[in-house]
Amino acid sequence: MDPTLTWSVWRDWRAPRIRTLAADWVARCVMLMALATMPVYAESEREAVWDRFEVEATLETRYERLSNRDLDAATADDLAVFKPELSVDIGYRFSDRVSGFLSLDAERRFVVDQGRDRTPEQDQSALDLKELYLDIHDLWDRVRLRAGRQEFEDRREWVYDAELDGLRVFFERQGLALEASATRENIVTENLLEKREPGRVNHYFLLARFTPAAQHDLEAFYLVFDDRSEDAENPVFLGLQGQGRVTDALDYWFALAQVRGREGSTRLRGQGFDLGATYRFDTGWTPAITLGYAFGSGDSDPDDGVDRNFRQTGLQDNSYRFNGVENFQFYGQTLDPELSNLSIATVGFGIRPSRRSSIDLIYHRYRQAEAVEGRLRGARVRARADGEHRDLGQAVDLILGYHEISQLRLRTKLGYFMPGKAFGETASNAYSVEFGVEYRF
Ligand SMILES: [Ca+2]
Ligand SMILES: [Ca+2]
Ligand SMILES: [Ca+2]
Ligand SMILES: [Ca+2]
Repeated sequence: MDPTLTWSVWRDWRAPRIRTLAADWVARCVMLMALATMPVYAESEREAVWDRFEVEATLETRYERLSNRDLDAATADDLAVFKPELSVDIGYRFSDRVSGFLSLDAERRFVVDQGRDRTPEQDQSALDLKELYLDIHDLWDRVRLRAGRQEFEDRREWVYDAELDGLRVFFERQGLALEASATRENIVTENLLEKREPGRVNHYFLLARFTPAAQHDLEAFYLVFDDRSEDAENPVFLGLQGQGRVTDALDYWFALAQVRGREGSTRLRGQGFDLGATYRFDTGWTPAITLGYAFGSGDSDPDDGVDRNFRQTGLQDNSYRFNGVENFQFYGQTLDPELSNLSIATVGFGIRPSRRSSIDLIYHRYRQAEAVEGRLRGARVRARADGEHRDLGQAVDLILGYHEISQLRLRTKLGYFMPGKAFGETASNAYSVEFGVEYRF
């Protein structure tokens, strides 16, 4: 390879920073692995080292555009980015009892087009340490320990889709699975190219999963967020979610949660739920209809010392699918709000032109639970509700997924948001576009 080219690539990736941070991390990994390997050294001689590895790589390129997030036609605040991303996952089996996992993501974000009324954004590189952990199986009878940076993800990502640093213990027996964890976000910065303040919130999660009958899953969770700084948010979530198949044609899901705890001196007391069902017709292209309804409580009196707004954990991603092959933001691709002071009614219609392809058309109607002035929590649209009207608007999304070519996934996601009275008479529509191509090696 041409040495000048190699150098410019390195310089571009801010080599000095990588070197210090990566060296630090590599040293830690090596130490961990050495420690874990020691007791099994004798065994390891019997098996070729290469057979102990499992490697998977994914290359994904995405084009994303978000238009008119301020709902003001007079300003040009569009942003379009192009993102190539390479992820590498490496699993290694030290012994029958000990295994390790490393997941790295190299990403470059190019700003393709940017409206003049938006703060200029730079192209960015990231080298993300997504996961790095050790698993110790049979620590005690049926108990597994996972230590390090690890992913927390529930099926619908309603509770969390995040990588957290810490310890997690799993216990499994006859259809009952228990999990207890103590973690923190970003003890070590995620992007190795960037020095960031480490997170300060401790998480203590308890989870119980069981299968009351075949094709039905239940999951209870109790999550404590402990932020030691003053005026901090310290919510506690208690919830239950489940999904299953009633007949071959009918699937359902539900989730309900209560938030308690405190934010500074304010007590938190909110409730939220999300439920729905999908019915499949047994004809060509398997048409399917989905109905869903989600509600997060609001707060009518900001001054009574009790905040009755529901909120999600902040680690959620609200992403899943109905009867198609492709995941999408199920509260709307363009608004994509957190379920807080909000009701969302959803109707979906989907078809499967072939086994591994799908087209979904989804409609949402949004209303505030209480008319409150301000931005919507977690939403991509940045306009403010007026505090007089509860009607936030409607959205139509079109999701196409094509996974028929082996190792290749093609996706298109279009979202169109039409603001309601709460954003004023002059508010104009916002839309989002995403094209993605993913290749798995
Ligand atoms: Ca605009
Ligand atoms: Ca994830
Ligand atoms: Ca209140
Ligand atoms: Ca996700």
